[in-house]
Amino acid sequence: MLNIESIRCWLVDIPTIRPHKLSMATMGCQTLTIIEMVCNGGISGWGEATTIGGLSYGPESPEGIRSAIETYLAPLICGKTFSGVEALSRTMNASVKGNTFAKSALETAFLDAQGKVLGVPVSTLLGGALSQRLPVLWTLASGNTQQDIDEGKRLLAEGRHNTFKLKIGAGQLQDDVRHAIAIKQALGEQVSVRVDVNQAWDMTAAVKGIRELQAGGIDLIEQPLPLWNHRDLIALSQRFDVPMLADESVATLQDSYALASGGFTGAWALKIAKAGGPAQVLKLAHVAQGAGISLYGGTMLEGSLGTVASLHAWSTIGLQWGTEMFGPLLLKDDILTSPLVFTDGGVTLPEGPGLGVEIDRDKLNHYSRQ
Ligand code: MUC
Ligand code: MG
Repeated sequence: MLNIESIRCWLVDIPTIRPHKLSMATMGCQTLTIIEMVCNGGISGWGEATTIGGLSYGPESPEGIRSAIETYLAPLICGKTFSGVEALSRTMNASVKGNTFAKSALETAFLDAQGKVLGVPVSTLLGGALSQRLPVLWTLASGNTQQDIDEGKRLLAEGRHNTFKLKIGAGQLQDDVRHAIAIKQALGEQVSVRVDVNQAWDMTAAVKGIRELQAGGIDLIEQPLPLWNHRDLIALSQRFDVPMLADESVATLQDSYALASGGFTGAWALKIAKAGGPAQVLKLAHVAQGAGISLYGGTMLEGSLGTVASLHAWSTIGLQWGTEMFGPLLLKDDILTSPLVFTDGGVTLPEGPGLGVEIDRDKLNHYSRQ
Protein backbone atom coordinates (compact mmCIF):
# COMPACT_ATOMS: atom_id res chain seq x y z
CA MET A 1 0.00 0.00 0.00
CA LEU A 2 1.40 3.38 -0.98
CA ASN A 3 -0.11 6.76 -0.20
CA ILE A 4 0.69 9.48 -2.75
CA GLU A 5 1.29 12.74 -0.89
CA SER A 6 2.42 15.18 -3.60
CA ILE A 7 3.53 15.40 -7.23
CA ARG A 8 5.89 17.93 -8.77
CA CYS A 9 6.58 18.49 -12.47
CA TRP A 10 9.51 20.00 -14.43
CA LEU A 11 9.98 20.68 -18.16
CA VAL A 12 13.61 19.91 -18.91
CA ASP A 13 15.18 21.03 -22.22
CA ILE A 14 18.39 19.23 -23.23
CA PRO A 15 20.11 19.86 -26.60
CA THR A 16 20.77 16.91 -28.94
CA ILE A 17 24.31 16.02 -30.06
CA ARG A 18 23.28 16.71 -33.70
CA PRO A 19 20.01 17.52 -35.48
CA HIS A 20 17.82 14.38 -35.55
CA LYS A 21 15.69 14.40 -38.71
CA LEU A 22 12.39 12.49 -38.81
CA SER A 23 9.66 12.63 -41.47
CA MET A 24 7.60 15.11 -39.40
CA ALA A 25 10.20 17.13 -37.45
CA THR A 26 13.89 17.84 -37.00
CA MET A 27 14.97 17.87 -33.36
CA GLY A 28 17.78 20.07 -32.02
CA CYS A 29 16.63 19.74 -28.45
CA GLN A 30 14.54 17.26 -26.47
CA THR A 31 12.04 18.27 -23.80
CA LEU A 32 11.57 15.81 -20.95
CA THR A 33 8.59 16.16 -18.61
CA ILE A 34 10.00 14.91 -15.29
CA ILE A 35 7.90 14.19 -12.23
CA GLU A 36 8.65 13.52 -8.58
CA MET A 37 5.95 11.65 -6.66
CA VAL A 38 6.40 11.91 -2.89
CA CYS A 39 4.77 9.03 -1.01
CA ASN A 40 4.27 8.18 2.67
CA GLY A 41 7.51 7.79 4.59
CA GLY A 42 9.10 10.50 2.45
CA ILE A 43 9.90 8.08 -0.39
CA SER A 44 10.25 9.80 -3.78
CA GLY A 45 9.41 8.02 -7.02
CA TRP A 46 10.54 9.55 -10.33
CA GLY A 47 8.98 9.35 -13.77
CA GLU A 48 9.38 10.83 -17.25
CA ALA A 49 7.03 11.54 -20.14
CA THR A 50 8.68 12.52 -23.40
CA THR A 51 7.43 12.98 -26.92
CA ILE A 52 9.07 14.08 -30.19
CA GLY A 53 8.80 17.45 -31.93
CA GLY A 54 6.11 19.14 -29.81
CA LEU A 55 2.75 18.02 -31.20
CA SER A 56 4.11 16.75 -34.53
CA TYR A 57 4.55 13.11 -33.44
CA GLY A 58 1.70 12.38 -31.05
CA PRO A 59 -1.35 13.98 -29.46
CA GLU A 60 0.41 15.11 -26.24
CA SER A 61 2.98 17.92 -26.02
CA PRO A 62 5.42 18.41 -23.11
CA GLU A 63 3.44 21.46 -21.96
CA GLY A 64 0.15 19.55 -22.33
CA ILE A 65 1.52 16.59 -20.36
CA ARG A 66 2.52 18.90 -17.53
CA SER A 67 -0.87 20.59 -17.57
CA ALA A 68 -2.74 17.24 -17.61
CA ILE A 69 -0.74 16.09 -14.60
CA GLU A 70 -0.96 19.30 -12.58
CA THR A 71 -4.59 20.15 -13.39
CA TYR A 72 -6.28 16.75 -13.52
CA LEU A 73 -4.20 13.70 -12.65
CA ALA A 74 -2.33 14.87 -9.54
CA PRO A 75 -5.50 16.16 -7.79
CA LEU A 76 -7.15 12.82 -8.62
CA ILE A 77 -4.49 10.60 -7.05
CA CYS A 78 -2.83 12.75 -4.36
CA GLY A 79 -3.99 11.91 -0.84
CA LYS A 80 -5.08 8.42 -1.95
CA THR A 81 -3.65 5.00 -1.15
CA PHE A 82 -3.06 2.42 -3.90
CA SER A 83 -2.27 -1.29 -3.59
CA GLY A 84 -0.38 -1.24 -6.89
CA VAL A 85 -0.32 0.01 -10.47
CA GLU A 86 -3.61 -1.67 -11.42
CA ALA A 87 -5.51 0.33 -8.82
CA LEU A 88 -3.64 3.47 -9.88
CA SER A 89 -4.42 3.03 -13.58
CA ARG A 90 -8.09 2.24 -12.91
CA THR A 91 -8.45 5.46 -10.92
CA MET A 92 -6.70 7.52 -13.62
CA ASN A 93 -8.61 5.90 -16.51
CA ALA A 94 -11.98 6.33 -14.80
CA SER A 95 -11.66 10.14 -14.86
CA VAL A 96 -9.09 10.97 -17.56
CA LYS A 97 -9.38 9.75 -21.16
CA GLY A 98 -6.24 9.15 -23.22
CA ASN A 99 -3.19 11.13 -22.03
CA THR A 100 -1.13 7.96 -21.93
CA PHE A 101 2.19 9.84 -21.88
CA ALA A 102 1.20 11.66 -18.68
CA LYS A 103 -0.13 8.44 -17.16
CA SER A 104 3.10 6.63 -18.11
CA ALA A 105 5.19 9.14 -16.11
CA LEU A 106 2.91 8.66 -13.09
CA GLU A 107 2.91 4.86 -13.34
CA THR A 108 6.72 4.93 -13.62
CA ALA A 109 7.05 7.13 -10.53
CA PHE A 110 4.66 4.91 -8.58
CA LEU A 111 6.68 1.78 -9.51
CA ASP A 112 9.92 3.53 -8.56
CA ALA A 113 8.51 4.45 -5.14
CA GLN A 114 6.98 1.00 -4.62
CA GLY A 115 10.26 -0.70 -5.52
CA LYS A 116 12.14 1.54 -3.07
CA VAL A 117 9.66 0.73 -0.27
CA LEU A 118 9.82 -3.02 -0.95
CA GLY A 119 13.57 -3.03 -1.63
CA VAL A 120 13.20 -4.60 -5.10
CA PRO A 121 13.87 -3.40 -8.66
CA VAL A 122 10.94 -2.28 -10.83
CA SER A 123 11.61 -5.30 -13.07
CA THR A 124 10.76 -7.57 -10.12
CA LEU A 125 7.41 -5.79 -9.69
CA LEU A 126 6.77 -6.40 -13.41
CA GLY A 127 7.45 -10.14 -13.37
CA GLY A 128 11.23 -10.36 -12.94
CA ALA A 129 14.17 -9.61 -15.25
CA LEU A 130 15.10 -12.41 -17.66
CA SER A 131 18.29 -10.55 -18.53
CA GLN A 132 20.40 -7.70 -17.12
CA ARG A 133 21.62 -6.64 -20.59
CA LEU A 134 19.55 -5.62 -23.59
CA PRO A 135 20.64 -4.99 -27.19
CA VAL A 136 20.41 -1.36 -28.38
CA LEU A 137 20.54 -0.13 -31.97
CA TRP A 138 21.32 3.42 -33.11
CA THR A 139 19.33 5.67 -35.44
CA LEU A 140 21.21 7.37 -38.26
CA ALA A 141 19.15 10.51 -38.95
CA SER A 142 21.44 13.43 -39.71
CA GLY A 143 19.56 14.03 -42.99
CA ASN A 144 22.72 13.46 -45.04
CA THR A 145 23.66 10.08 -46.57
CA GLN A 146 27.44 10.43 -46.31
CA GLN A 147 27.28 11.79 -42.77
CA ASP A 148 25.07 8.83 -41.77
CA ILE A 149 27.54 6.38 -43.36
CA ASP A 150 30.46 7.98 -41.52
CA GLU A 151 28.54 7.96 -38.23
CA GLY A 152 27.52 4.30 -38.70
CA LYS A 153 31.08 3.21 -39.54
CA ARG A 154 32.47 5.06 -36.52
CA LEU A 155 29.96 3.42 -34.16
CA LEU A 156 30.68 -0.01 -35.65
CA ALA A 157 34.42 0.54 -35.22
CA GLU A 158 33.89 1.66 -31.60
CA GLY A 159 31.74 -1.45 -31.04
CA ARG A 160 28.95 0.63 -29.50
CA HIS A 161 26.22 -0.53 -31.93
CA ASN A 162 25.91 -3.21 -34.60
CA THR A 163 22.38 -2.49 -35.84
CA PHE A 164 20.97 0.72 -37.34
CA LYS A 165 17.62 2.32 -38.01
CA LEU A 166 17.21 5.03 -40.65
CA LYS A 167 14.54 7.71 -40.58
CA ILE A 168 13.00 8.18 -44.02
CA GLY A 169 9.76 9.60 -45.42
CA ALA A 170 10.64 13.32 -45.48
CA GLY A 171 12.11 13.19 -48.99
CA GLN A 172 11.00 11.97 -52.43
CA LEU A 173 10.40 8.20 -52.49
CA GLN A 174 13.30 7.44 -54.87
CA ASP A 175 15.71 9.65 -52.92
CA ASP A 176 14.75 7.94 -49.65
CA VAL A 177 15.17 4.47 -51.18
CA ARG A 178 18.58 5.43 -52.66
CA HIS A 179 19.65 6.87 -49.29
CA ALA A 180 18.70 3.69 -47.39
CA ILE A 181 20.30 1.29 -49.87
CA ALA A 182 23.52 3.36 -50.05
CA ILE A 183 23.85 3.16 -46.26
CA LYS A 184 23.10 -0.58 -46.22
CA GLN A 185 25.75 -1.22 -48.91
CA ALA A 186 28.34 0.93 -47.13
CA LEU A 187 27.81 -0.72 -43.73
CA GLY A 188 27.90 -4.25 -45.16
CA GLU A 189 26.10 -7.56 -45.36
CA GLN A 190 26.54 -8.43 -41.66
CA VAL A 191 24.98 -5.22 -40.35
CA SER A 192 21.20 -5.09 -39.85
CA VAL A 193 19.70 -1.90 -41.33
CA ARG A 194 16.02 -1.03 -40.82
CA VAL A 195 13.92 1.97 -41.90
CA ASP A 196 11.21 3.98 -40.12
CA VAL A 197 8.88 5.89 -42.46
CA ASN A 198 6.86 7.46 -39.61
CA GLN A 199 3.52 7.27 -41.51
CA ALA A 200 4.76 9.28 -44.51
CA TRP A 201 3.62 6.99 -47.37
CA ASP A 202 0.28 6.02 -48.88
CA MET A 203 -0.33 2.45 -50.04
CA THR A 204 0.91 3.09 -53.61
CA ALA A 205 4.20 4.59 -52.39
CA ALA A 206 4.55 1.87 -49.76
CA VAL A 207 4.24 -1.02 -52.23
CA LYS A 208 6.85 0.53 -54.55
CA GLY A 209 9.20 1.62 -51.77
CA ILE A 210 9.06 -1.61 -49.81
CA ARG A 211 9.69 -3.73 -52.93
CA GLU A 212 12.92 -1.80 -53.58
CA LEU A 213 14.02 -1.69 -49.94
CA GLN A 214 13.47 -5.44 -49.62
CA ALA A 215 15.58 -6.05 -52.76
CA GLY A 216 18.27 -3.76 -51.30
CA GLY A 217 18.62 -5.85 -48.13
CA ILE A 218 16.70 -3.70 -45.61
CA ASP A 219 15.59 -5.95 -42.71
CA LEU A 220 12.51 -4.26 -41.26
CA ILE A 221 10.02 -1.61 -42.45
CA GLU A 222 8.60 0.51 -39.63
CA GLN A 223 5.25 2.33 -39.84
CA PRO A 224 5.08 2.96 -43.61
CA LEU A 225 1.40 4.08 -43.50
CA PRO A 226 -0.67 6.54 -41.43
CA LEU A 227 -1.44 5.18 -37.98
CA TRP A 228 -5.18 4.77 -38.64
CA ASN A 229 -4.64 2.50 -41.65
CA HIS A 230 -4.64 -0.90 -39.96
CA ARG A 231 -6.24 -2.59 -42.98
CA ASP A 232 -3.44 -1.76 -45.41
CA LEU A 233 -0.69 -2.33 -42.83
CA ILE A 234 -2.03 -5.85 -42.34
CA ALA A 235 -2.10 -6.28 -46.15
CA LEU A 236 1.56 -5.13 -46.45
CA SER A 237 2.59 -7.51 -43.67
CA GLN A 238 1.05 -10.40 -45.60
CA ARG A 239 2.35 -9.30 -49.02
CA PHE A 240 6.09 -8.90 -48.41
CA ASP A 241 8.77 -11.19 -47.00
CA VAL A 242 10.48 -8.27 -45.26
CA PRO A 243 8.57 -7.81 -41.97
CA MET A 244 6.53 -4.72 -41.07
CA LEU A 245 7.08 -3.11 -37.67
CA ALA A 246 3.93 -1.37 -36.37
CA ASP A 247 4.77 1.65 -34.21
CA GLU A 248 2.27 4.54 -34.16
CA SER A 249 -0.46 2.04 -35.22
CA VAL A 250 -0.07 -0.03 -32.06
CA ALA A 251 -0.46 2.25 -29.06
CA THR A 252 -3.30 0.89 -26.98
CA LEU A 253 -4.36 -2.57 -25.92
CA GLN A 254 -7.32 -2.18 -28.30
CA ASP A 255 -4.96 -1.45 -31.23
CA SER A 256 -3.00 -4.55 -30.38
CA TYR A 257 -6.14 -6.70 -30.40
CA ALA A 258 -7.35 -5.17 -33.70
CA LEU A 259 -4.03 -5.82 -35.46
CA ALA A 260 -3.60 -9.32 -34.05
CA SER A 261 -7.15 -10.43 -34.79
CA GLY A 262 -7.00 -8.79 -38.24
CA GLY A 263 -4.14 -11.07 -39.32
CA PHE A 264 -1.10 -8.77 -38.89
CA THR A 265 2.18 -10.64 -39.16
CA GLY A 266 5.49 -9.00 -38.27
CA ALA A 267 6.47 -7.06 -35.18
CA TRP A 268 5.33 -4.34 -32.79
CA ALA A 269 7.33 -1.47 -31.33
CA LEU A 270 6.29 -1.34 -27.68
CA LYS A 271 6.61 2.06 -25.96
CA ILE A 272 5.68 2.81 -22.37
CA ALA A 273 4.37 6.28 -23.34
CA LYS A 274 1.95 4.98 -25.98
CA ALA A 275 0.50 2.36 -23.62
CA GLY A 276 0.33 4.37 -20.37
CA GLY A 277 3.30 2.99 -18.47
CA PRO A 278 5.74 0.12 -17.93
CA ALA A 279 3.06 -2.18 -16.51
CA GLN A 280 0.39 -1.30 -19.09
CA VAL A 281 2.72 -1.90 -22.05
CA LEU A 282 3.28 -5.50 -20.99
CA LYS A 283 -0.42 -6.19 -21.65
CA LEU A 284 0.25 -5.50 -25.36
CA ALA A 285 3.27 -7.78 -25.21
CA HIS A 286 1.07 -10.60 -23.99
CA VAL A 287 -1.40 -10.09 -26.87
CA ALA A 288 1.57 -10.28 -29.27
CA GLN A 289 2.83 -13.46 -27.63
CA GLY A 290 -0.61 -15.03 -28.02
CA ALA A 291 -0.77 -14.03 -31.69
CA GLY A 292 2.78 -15.02 -32.68
CA ILE A 293 3.79 -11.39 -33.32
CA SER A 294 7.43 -10.43 -32.62
CA LEU A 295 8.40 -7.63 -30.24
CA TYR A 296 10.76 -4.66 -30.22
CA GLY A 297 11.56 -2.28 -27.36
CA GLY A 298 10.76 1.20 -28.69
CA THR A 299 11.71 4.70 -27.55
CA MET A 300 10.10 8.12 -27.70
CA LEU A 301 13.70 9.38 -27.49
CA GLU A 302 13.34 9.64 -23.74
CA GLY A 303 16.17 10.71 -21.48
CA SER A 304 17.68 8.30 -18.97
CA LEU A 305 14.69 8.06 -16.61
CA GLY A 306 12.18 7.07 -19.31
CA THR A 307 14.79 4.81 -20.89
CA VAL A 308 15.45 2.96 -17.62
CA ALA A 309 11.71 2.60 -16.94
CA SER A 310 11.32 1.01 -20.39
CA LEU A 311 14.33 -1.26 -19.86
CA HIS A 312 12.80 -2.65 -16.66
CA ALA A 313 9.70 -3.61 -18.67
CA TRP A 314 11.67 -4.99 -21.65
CA SER A 315 13.89 -7.08 -19.36
CA THR A 316 10.86 -9.18 -18.38
CA ILE A 317 9.92 -10.29 -21.93
CA GLY A 318 11.61 -11.74 -25.01
CA LEU A 319 12.31 -9.12 -27.71
CA GLN A 320 13.02 -10.80 -31.04
CA TRP A 321 14.05 -7.46 -32.63
CA GLY A 322 15.99 -6.05 -29.65
CA THR A 323 15.59 -2.43 -28.56
CA GLU A 324 16.28 1.14 -29.64
CA MET A 325 16.76 2.54 -26.11
CA PHE A 326 19.59 4.91 -27.13
CA GLY A 327 17.75 8.15 -26.18
CA PRO A 328 20.28 9.28 -23.54
CA LEU A 329 23.10 8.99 -26.12
CA LEU A 330 21.35 11.49 -28.40
CA LEU A 331 21.33 14.13 -25.65
CA LYS A 332 24.28 16.33 -24.73
CA ASP A 333 23.71 15.87 -20.99
CA ASP A 334 21.89 13.77 -18.42
CA ILE A 335 19.95 14.42 -15.21
CA LEU A 336 21.12 11.22 -13.47
CA THR A 337 24.06 11.09 -11.06
CA SER A 338 25.47 8.07 -12.98
CA PRO A 339 24.75 7.64 -16.67
CA LEU A 340 23.53 4.33 -18.13
CA VAL A 341 26.30 2.10 -19.49
CA PHE A 342 26.11 1.45 -23.25
CA THR A 343 28.74 -0.98 -24.61
CA ASP A 344 29.10 -3.79 -27.16
CA GLY A 345 25.76 -3.18 -28.83
CA GLY A 346 23.83 -3.19 -25.56
CA VAL A 347 22.90 -1.45 -22.31
CA THR A 348 23.04 -2.72 -18.73
CA LEU A 349 19.92 -2.61 -16.56
CA PRO A 350 20.79 -0.63 -13.39
CA GLU A 351 20.65 -2.56 -10.13
CA GLY A 352 19.07 -1.52 -6.85
CA PRO A 353 15.56 -0.82 -5.59
CA GLY A 354 13.03 0.95 -7.79
CA LEU A 355 14.41 2.17 -11.11
CA GLY A 356 17.93 1.86 -9.65
CA VAL A 357 18.93 5.42 -10.58
CA GLU A 358 19.38 8.72 -8.75
CA ILE A 359 18.44 12.20 -9.94
CA ASP A 360 21.07 14.95 -9.99
CA ARG A 361 18.95 17.82 -8.66
CA ASP A 362 21.49 20.47 -9.74
CA LYS A 363 21.29 19.23 -13.33
CA LEU A 364 17.51 19.00 -13.12
CA ASN A 365 17.30 22.62 -12.01
CA HIS A 366 19.92 23.74 -14.53
CA TYR A 367 18.00 22.40 -17.56
CA SER A 368 14.48 23.17 -16.23
CA ARG A 369 12.32 25.90 -17.69
CA GLN A 370 11.76 28.64 -15.10
C1 MUC B 1 10.04 6.43 -33.73
O1 MUC B 1 9.08 6.68 -34.46
O2 MUC B 1 10.37 5.28 -33.73
C2 MUC B 1 12.66 6.15 -32.20
C3 MUC B 1 13.95 6.18 -32.62
C4 MUC B 1 14.13 7.36 -33.32
O3 MUC B 1 15.15 7.77 -33.87
O4 MUC B 1 12.96 8.03 -33.35
C5 MUC B 1 12.05 7.40 -32.50
C6 MUC B 1 10.67 7.52 -32.93
MG1 MG C 1 8.86 4.59 -35.13
